[in-house]
Amino acid sequence: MEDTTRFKRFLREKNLPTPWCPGCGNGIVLKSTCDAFEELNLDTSKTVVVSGIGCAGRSAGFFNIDSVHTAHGRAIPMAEGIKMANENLNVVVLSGDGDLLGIGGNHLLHASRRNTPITIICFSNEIYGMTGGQVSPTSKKHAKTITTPDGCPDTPINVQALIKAHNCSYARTTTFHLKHLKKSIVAALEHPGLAFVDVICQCIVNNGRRIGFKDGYEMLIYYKNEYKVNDNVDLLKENEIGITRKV
Ligand SMILES: Cc1ncc(C[n+]2csc(CCOP(=O)(O)OP(=O)(O)O)c2C)c(N)n1
Ligand SMILES: [Mg+2]
Repeated sequence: MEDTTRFKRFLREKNLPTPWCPGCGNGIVLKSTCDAFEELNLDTSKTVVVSGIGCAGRSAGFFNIDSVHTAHGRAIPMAEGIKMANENLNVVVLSGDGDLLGIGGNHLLHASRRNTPITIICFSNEIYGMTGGQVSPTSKKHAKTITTPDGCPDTPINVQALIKAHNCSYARTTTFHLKHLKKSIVAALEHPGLAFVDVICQCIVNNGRRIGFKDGYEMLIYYKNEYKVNDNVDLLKENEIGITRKV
């Protein structure tokens, strides 16, 4: 029988439990990342995890692997520097949408232009969670957040277009679709260039409850009903999740 506790060997158990709120999706992403590491039997002595600042940015600290908790928005340049110093390392970034696409958006633009061989796992919870639920680059148009009480006037960033425009690997998945989430992370880790995994991830406390959800479970069921898996296409539609075709 499969040993389902193997993922724990990648975690610094003395640092658990995480400080994440009940109903938060971040733990699902953390565990799925460990499951992906396990599936690939990743050599932990050749792996570094990097996070920026935010709730998702706490991730790096839970790994039993060399890790860096760097400044807000700077996870990608830190990861690029590590890869540049030692190209034999697997360099994995885990951070939030605000960190990677907001304050750090410029770094993502240039890392994708360079196709730096790093894996980026973005916790897309549609807000700045840690600081109380401010609007973020992934907030939906008309979404109510603490800083857009009348609805967000802007369209969310088209990160898929940015990543694909530079011939990097892009996958979108959700915290409901566990097998797909793990598969997306495995595919990203196996990709020889820059790979971005956009994980739609629930924050009930600072987002969901403001946009009409009762609890984290309801948000997961929404993901189940809203998103259809469509792997191996060139471009995903808004309501699709998938690992896009390699270029
Ligand atoms: C230079 C700088 N500006 C602002 C902040 C305050 N700050 C901390 S976390 C955060 C947003 C984090 O949002 P996101 O990356 O989406 O992560 P989440 O908390 O949603 O997981 C901000 C603005 C900071 N720590 N440093
Ligand atoms: Mg966020």
